[in-house]
Amino acid sequence: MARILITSAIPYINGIKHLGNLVGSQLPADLYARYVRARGHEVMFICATDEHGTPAELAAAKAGMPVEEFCADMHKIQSEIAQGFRLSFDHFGRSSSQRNHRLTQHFAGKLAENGFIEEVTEKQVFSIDDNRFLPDRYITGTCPNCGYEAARGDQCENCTKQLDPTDLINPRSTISGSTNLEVRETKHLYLKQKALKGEIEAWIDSKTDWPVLTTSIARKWLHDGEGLQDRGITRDLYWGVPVKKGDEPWPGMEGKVFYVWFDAPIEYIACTAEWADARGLGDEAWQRWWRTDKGAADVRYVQFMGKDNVPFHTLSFPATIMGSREPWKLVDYIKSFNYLNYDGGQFSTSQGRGIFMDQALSILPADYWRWWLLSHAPESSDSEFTWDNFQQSVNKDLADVLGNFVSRITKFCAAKFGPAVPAGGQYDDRARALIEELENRIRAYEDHMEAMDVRKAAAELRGIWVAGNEYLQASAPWTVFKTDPEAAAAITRLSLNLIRLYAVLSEPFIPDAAANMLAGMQTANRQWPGDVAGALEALPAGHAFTVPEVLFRKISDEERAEWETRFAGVRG
Ligand code: B3M
Ligand code: ZN
Repeated sequence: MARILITSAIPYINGIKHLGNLVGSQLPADLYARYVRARGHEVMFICATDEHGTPAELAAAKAGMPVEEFCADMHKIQSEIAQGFRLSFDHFGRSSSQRNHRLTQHFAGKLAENGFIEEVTEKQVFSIDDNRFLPDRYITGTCPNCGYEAARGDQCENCTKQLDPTDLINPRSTISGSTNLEVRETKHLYLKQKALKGEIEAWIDSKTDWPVLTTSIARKWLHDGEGLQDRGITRDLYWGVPVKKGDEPWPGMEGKVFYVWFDAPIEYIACTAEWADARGLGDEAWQRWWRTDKGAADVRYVQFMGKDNVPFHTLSFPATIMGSREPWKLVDYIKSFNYLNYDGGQFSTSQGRGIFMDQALSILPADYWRWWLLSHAPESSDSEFTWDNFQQSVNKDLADVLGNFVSRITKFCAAKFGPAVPAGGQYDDRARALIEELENRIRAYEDHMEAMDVRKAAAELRGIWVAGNEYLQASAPWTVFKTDPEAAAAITRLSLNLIRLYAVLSEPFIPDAAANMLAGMQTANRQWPGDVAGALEALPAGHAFTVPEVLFRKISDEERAEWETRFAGVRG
């Protein structure tokens, strides 16, 4: 038994996430967490809302709410949706927590103590009418690169060029629209990442088992252009972690907060402390996951994220941890994802394009989405959601193969033998061949799950379902019953036991269906199969069951067409 710490990239607070966000971090992290729990490991699975920065302030202003209230509401909404998708976090925290404030200030203090912080005076746009500096998205203007008139201070949405607010032509305040702006001097803290470059590089070089997607992005940022740059970690904003040096004030930094990307990954740690606080546990309870001097040396730490988050997790966050010169846990494995596209274009939060998590749950239960998203996870390249593919996948894999198997054998048994596992008969050659096939497939499934090869794992699981379905079809107990009821009983007993086995194996992908299958089989036995023959005897002759409700319904052509139209436009 091992101890495994799992974090998912923490979603921004400013809106409900779309399915592309979900499949890029939270959902595969949940799949892995459920799997390693099922294998008996001790797991800590952490996620939170990422609450600071200009996106949160602007979204709150747009909603006409104080930012504290906006974030509290949105956290509750995101938390409910996460539960709707059955994301099994041990804790869903908030980056605005006091724990994160203190820990972020602690890290900044240590970094300063160790000489990794520099105070830099720079020029920034100040709005006289708003009486404040305008960082990042608080300033709008014409892109100097492509001429787009609504470019934001941090990036042009049209041509994707990264910008500095002072680059914009005809700049105006996003808050008031005022053009009464001037450039003023302001002081900020910079994290001296360049000084840690050698250490970071050696650390990344040692990660020879990481996915290429992860290391190639890390190396690109380490070496491309001017390579790893020192980075501003403070902002002139109201909403965020106030700049302090540990518990001490930071002279000259009054009224400033840390940059959202500085405090967000620290929330992984703070969130585990929030978990302990919520349970009335002491500091040692969370520190044994995070401090290598307090028991975390034997923890395996795995992170899940979309590819756009990789630079922050391979360079900036490790720089924070290494520069603290304290024994905090560094990540052991980073699983990153490409993008999921939507029907010939991109999912877009700002443009409201695609399917958002709340909308998805309003039309179908979580398992339908979980299955499609995970079995089409954008691993080796970007992948695409189409309604046609979604309908086919659900109807075939879930309804025709798995659902049909369960309903066929339970109904047959109830009608011919009664609602209990029948006795008599013996395994024939076909049963023995099935057991051997399952033995191989299950070991392959385990290998893929361990390696976090999500698509391959899904394909193997589908193969496991298909094998049972084909066995049942070829064995045809409904025909055999007429001449040899004992033989039919043996086929039926094996098939009913397969339902329990399928529930256990499928739970990481489709937890609700797994629970329904176990409830139908009236068992709480979630024992992972060691040897398949043994696992297929878990429900002995005489064990009562009920015919489960329909596990998965089919998506009709009319529904598909209706949803396709409904989600073609832009969310209001
Ligand atoms: N909130 C970006 C995102 O949701 C960012 C991730 C933070 S992980 C520490 O994609
Ligand atoms: Zn542009």
